[in-house]
Amino acid sequence: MKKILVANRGEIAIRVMKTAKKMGIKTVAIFSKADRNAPHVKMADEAVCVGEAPSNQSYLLGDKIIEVAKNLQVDAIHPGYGFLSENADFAEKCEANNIIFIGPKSKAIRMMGNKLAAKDAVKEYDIPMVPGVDEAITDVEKAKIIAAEIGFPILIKAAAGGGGKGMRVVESEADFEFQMNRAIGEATSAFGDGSVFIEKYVSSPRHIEIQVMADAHGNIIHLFERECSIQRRHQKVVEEAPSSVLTPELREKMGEAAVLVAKSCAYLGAGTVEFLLDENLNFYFLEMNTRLQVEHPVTELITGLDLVEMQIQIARGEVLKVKQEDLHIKGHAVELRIYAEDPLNDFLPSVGNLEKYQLPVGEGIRVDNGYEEGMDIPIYYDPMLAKLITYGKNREEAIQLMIEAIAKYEVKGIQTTLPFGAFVMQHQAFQSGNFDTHFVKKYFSAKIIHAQQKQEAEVAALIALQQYLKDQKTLRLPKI
Ligand code: MV4
Repeated sequence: MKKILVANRGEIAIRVMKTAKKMGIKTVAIFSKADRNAPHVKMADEAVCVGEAPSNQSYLLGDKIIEVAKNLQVDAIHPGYGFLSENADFAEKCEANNIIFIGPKSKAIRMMGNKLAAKDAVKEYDIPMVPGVDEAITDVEKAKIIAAEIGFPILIKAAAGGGGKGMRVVESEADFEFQMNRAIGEATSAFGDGSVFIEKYVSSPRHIEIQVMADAHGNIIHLFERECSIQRRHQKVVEEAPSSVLTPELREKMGEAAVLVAKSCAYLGAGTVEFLLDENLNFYFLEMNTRLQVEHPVTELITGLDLVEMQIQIARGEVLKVKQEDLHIKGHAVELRIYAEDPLNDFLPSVGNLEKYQLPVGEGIRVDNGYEEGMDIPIYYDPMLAKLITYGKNREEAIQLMIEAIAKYEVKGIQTTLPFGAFVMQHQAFQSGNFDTHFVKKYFSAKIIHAQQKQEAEVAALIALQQYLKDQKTLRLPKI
């Protein structure tokens, strides 16, 4: 594999190219007109403009991207996350054009992309699932009977869904038909597929996911868990590894279950198996994400592995270099996603010019970043600017380092979620590890950040005053 095209932008395109360079592989960037001066373009050995700013006229143009890859004699395409990464048709077209898609086979992508098909595939293995139905509901009356059997509250989910779209909680039978119709409507408009199914609603879960890696020779390993419960409207904000609630026994059980999920779809490459964990530490398989995830760095830090390097080795047909028994968790890593959004204004996108942009540096601090000072933030794409990741010998150390790194991260010109990150890191529920997916809803309001910032301003004023008085004293000293 001599040349890889990275079909993405921002921090993940840079992240992939970094490893490609390390491995002596040439890189090709693609970019839209809005990104012609973006850092990922400068980093690549070659770069090709694939279209207009909107992603459906550039980064999502699979055929065009394959054409570019063929013209430049590219051996493989890395899709990153988002965009074409979970597009089974694109993966198939790559193969048809003799270009390696760095990811699983299209069949696995398709299977895991449909939640019902995924349930069907894993059914043959002993993997715990939330009580519910395993087929699309079509008959409301029949569905009501099933719902009553499962017991309210229940959750209606879209088969083609993910990210919470088309999901409705139903508290009672009286509310069932109305919510079901809304779920079908939402699913139809979002995915063009109105199939929905029912599950028992787990009311206060944690979101724990297991990283898996599978080679083309039948070897599948797991790289432990990531805790991703701190999220806002299905957008993750903070992730960490390991989770502070898993025991070694539970970790092993969940890891084994994740490996079986990968086995059930003949998985290849890096994947993530999502589970819900209830208050009693029962875990349930939710879905499998068939891509490298945003939060993969926390896994890299606690295992010492380069996940992109492993993806590339697997795509080249190599045997996994590490065995399950070789793997051990070392230390603790926390990741904060930094979005160009205003936490004081309902997280509205904050576009503009990055007048000042200085990243924190230091031991245990990693920043996976996609922007630089002076750039305009385009409105067309995901608002995530960077990921700030800290690593320490234990959780307390990683959190403390994160608080310091947030303070050292300098951004002017736009609003970011950095103050929100500081809020999470300093919160007692987060620090104690006692939280679930409702953390943000339960504890956060813009008022709290206002109060925090006012307090910080007061402290700063006091320090300034103290210094002023001290300086005056010094200045008044008579000269000898
Ligand atoms: C659930 C659930 C409770 N019970 N399923 C949200 C997105 C999709 N991946 C699955 N999700 C959920 N499924 C049952 N049976 C709660 C959620 C959920 C959630 C899951 C993970 C992380 C954050 C979440 C926020 C709200 C709801």
